[in-house]
Amino acid sequence: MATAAPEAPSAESAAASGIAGFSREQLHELLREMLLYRRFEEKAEEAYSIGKIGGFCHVHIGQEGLAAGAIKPLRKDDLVITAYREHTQAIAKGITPRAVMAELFGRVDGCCGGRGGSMHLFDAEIGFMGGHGIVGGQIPLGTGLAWAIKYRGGDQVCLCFMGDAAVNQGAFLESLNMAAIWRLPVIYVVENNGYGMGTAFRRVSVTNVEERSGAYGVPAHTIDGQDVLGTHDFFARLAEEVRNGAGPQFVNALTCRFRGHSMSDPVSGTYRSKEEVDKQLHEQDPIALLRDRMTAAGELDPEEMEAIDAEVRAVCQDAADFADASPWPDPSTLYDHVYAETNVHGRLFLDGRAGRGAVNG
Ligand SMILES: Cc1ncc(C[n+]2csc(CCOP(=O)(O)OP(=O)(O)O)c2C)c(N)n1
Ligand SMILES: [Mg+2]
Repeated sequence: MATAAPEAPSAESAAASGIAGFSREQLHELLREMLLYRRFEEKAEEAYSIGKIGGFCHVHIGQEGLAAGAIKPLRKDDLVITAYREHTQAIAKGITPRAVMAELFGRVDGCCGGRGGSMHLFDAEIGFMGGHGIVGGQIPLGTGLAWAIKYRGGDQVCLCFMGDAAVNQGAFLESLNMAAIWRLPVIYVVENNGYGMGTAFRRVSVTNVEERSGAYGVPAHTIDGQDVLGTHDFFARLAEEVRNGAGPQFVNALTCRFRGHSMSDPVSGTYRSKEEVDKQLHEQDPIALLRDRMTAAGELDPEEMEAIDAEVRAVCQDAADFADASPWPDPSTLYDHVYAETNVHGRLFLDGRAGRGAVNG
């Protein structure tokens, strides 16, 4: 059966999930994280609508369970590389809301000095290796990161996220083959929201996402990405297995995109119905699902929920105020960081300030 967004999760994680394995503190932390991501992106949407953020901007609203569930179990020195719907993933890995928002605003205090914008968040210090706008572009890079881990004898893992549309890119197939033959410590995670812009996955593939890795001998797993507890459990186990030499893995994480493809696209229309999205909103919101489970288990009451919400809203307002107060980059630095200024031999490779295109050494 072809995969589409509303497909019922047939998750192997679901059975493993449950309130029981999580402490009250962990439950509150996961709920707070996801609410922080949601409020952060609502603030970004607001800023975009009044022109504070320019260019492309793709929010992750609806998919927060995957950012928290897949990234939070990782170690600080593990690596994450991803596509362009990555604001929440960057925060989950440890870039501050202030540095992410300032980057969206294009200001100097952004994590890339205001030069990357929404699609190119990056911070090597905490292992967040971007933010990539070319569909599938991060997949060979993630494979290379995993190769570097193995070459250096490290025990880190690399989590390489992609959208469902990226599995039709040739680079995906080549990467899986190399990862398999070299048994690289990489977990490829498809955030399967069923759509690539306005094209349903079932219109561009006769096979399910999950079937794509079989030809390369990379084990496939399907999980319910809306269930943050099951997702967290699943990735905690899988990351340890990969750390201990299990080789590359392929995860088909079923999820829902509650917004349009980007800020300028409609939520629904000719490509998907309003009813489909409304149903997902009511039944598949990862934050509401966790809130309700915690409430039913006596781990959360409405006052606590309100307090968490007020706290994260304040964090997001602070991030927006911080971004707004941060200066624009100085135009005289326009060509800085475009190319490395020295090559590995210490010679000048290309110095933008000496004139564009001046190639030396
Ligand atoms: C190589 C390439 N082709 C086309 C595009 C235009 N494009 C941008 S996003 C996108 C759809 C990607 O969908 P998916 O991978 O499912 O990710 P999602 O947006 O659902 O998170 C396309 C076709 C691009 N950025 N790069
Ligand atoms: Mg998609």
